[in-house]
Amino acid sequence: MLMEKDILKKSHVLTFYQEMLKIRFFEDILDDYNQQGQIHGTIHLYNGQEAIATGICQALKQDDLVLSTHRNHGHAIAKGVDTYQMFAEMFGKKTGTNGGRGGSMHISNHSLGFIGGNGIVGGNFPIALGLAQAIKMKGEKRIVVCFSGDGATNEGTFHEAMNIAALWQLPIIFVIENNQYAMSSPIEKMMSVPNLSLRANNYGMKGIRINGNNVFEVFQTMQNLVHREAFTPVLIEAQTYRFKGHSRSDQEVYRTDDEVSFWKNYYDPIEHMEEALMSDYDIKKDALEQLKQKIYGELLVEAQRAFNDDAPEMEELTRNIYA
Ligand SMILES: Cc1ncc(C[n+]2csc(CCOP(=O)(O)OP(=O)(O)O)c2C)c(N)n1
Ligand SMILES: [Mg+2]
Repeated sequence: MLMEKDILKKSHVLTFYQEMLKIRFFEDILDDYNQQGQIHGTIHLYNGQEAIATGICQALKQDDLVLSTHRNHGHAIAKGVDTYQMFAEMFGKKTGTNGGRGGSMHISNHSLGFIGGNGIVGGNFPIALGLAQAIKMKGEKRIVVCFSGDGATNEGTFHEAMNIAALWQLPIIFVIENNQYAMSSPIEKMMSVPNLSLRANNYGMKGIRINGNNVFEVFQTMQNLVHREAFTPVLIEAQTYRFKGHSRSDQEVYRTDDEVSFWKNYYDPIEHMEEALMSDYDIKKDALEQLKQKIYGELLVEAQRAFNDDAPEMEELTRNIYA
């Protein structure tokens, strides 16, 4: 692979590393609260996929728009959403990103360009399309990134969106995080052609398949796309693996412990990055350890603070509800 580290500054790659750690530790802490029964509703953790959100969002401007899925925590953090407010949202507190009324799947912050998560698989494609069309009509210089999972590409909305995006040449990048499963369904049992990047060709769109566990590769791919003169829609298939169960109730009977261990041992995006930092940027293991402890400690304090915040008032219950 082209070694992007040759052209990336040390400060730049350290930012990538810290972002990935922030996502990993946010999820780990959330998982601990979840195990203690402190989270209402389900959660979908992003462990193992951190390089994708980080590499993609590091190449974006603040006013570029990001649409996410049920697995939206990593995308939100990568787009700059405040982690204390995110913890508060998970705990149903009034200090949360959505006043404690949205929960895990509905994190949003429009001023940061994070349109938000979406509990409907494939529900974000048409919204992304509309936003990209509005940007094009206004002649603005910004783009839309629509994240989705492999399973979502079997929804009708995906194919409709691909067709219109290509036909109208909209400023949109579809990022498919192929973690090889949709809940308990392995991709090879769901699709006759499991190479998802090929799906772009059917619509006359460029499709690219990348290693989603290599943050350098993700970032470089995205950099090349955002710096093109004329913007045309593109589909990126980022291959990856989710380290935790699908959601909090997953018994994981559809995959073996060996398979999970294999990915964790050989393809952990954070460990991959640490190796690159030590060998190519001469950063010592001790320095990485210190960073880890600092980020984990800061997140833990935020979580504890958010957990002790107040719940929304009863009068708030029907705000923003329309009948
Ligand atoms: C329209 C719709 N159908 C089914 C579901 C239930 N559901 C939630 S997540 C999920 C699997 C999605 O798989 P994928 O798109 O690969 O994303 P991943 O969970 O792997 O990130 C399903 C079927 C839903 N939320 N919405
Ligand atoms: Mg999936």
